[in-house]
Amino acid sequence: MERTFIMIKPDGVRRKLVGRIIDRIEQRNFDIVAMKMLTPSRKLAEAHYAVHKGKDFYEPLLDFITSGPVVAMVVEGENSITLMRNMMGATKPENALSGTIRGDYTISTRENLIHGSDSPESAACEINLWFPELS
Ligand code: IDP
Ligand code: MG
Repeated sequence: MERTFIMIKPDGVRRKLVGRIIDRIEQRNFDIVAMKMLTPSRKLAEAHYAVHKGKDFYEPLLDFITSGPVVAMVVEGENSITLMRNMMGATKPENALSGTIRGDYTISTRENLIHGSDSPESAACEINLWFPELS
């Protein structure tokens, strides 16, 4: 069984979309094996988005992701990394199809509701970073 790291970003909490997003994950029959709500520290956000360091959107992204509580989850199921990425929808709003979380609920590139690991390597790294108690 594959595990992926999923985070409902601060806009999702502020807009009260947590229930609807979790509902989609459960409807797909994934298992949520760990979950917590927290406001990420700058240090945690920097570590999480280290691959984007130096890009023009990096600093505003850190400001956004540390702006309030997020819901962090470990989601488990066959092919969960790819399937969750498909359910999330594309990063660019113009490519996020209707029926996806981003395509249905946001028109913003930055405030796009949800993060999901993009590879087995990033999933392992992110689960370890956000849920050290699991390892
Ligand atoms: P992903 O979340 O779809 O994997 P990434 O390219 O890894 O997208 O970017 C990480 C996050 O940074 C995005 O989810 C979004 O919140 C933000 N972001 C990415 N590109 C831009 C941009 O061009 N402008 C503003 N924010 C961006
Ligand atoms: Mg990414």
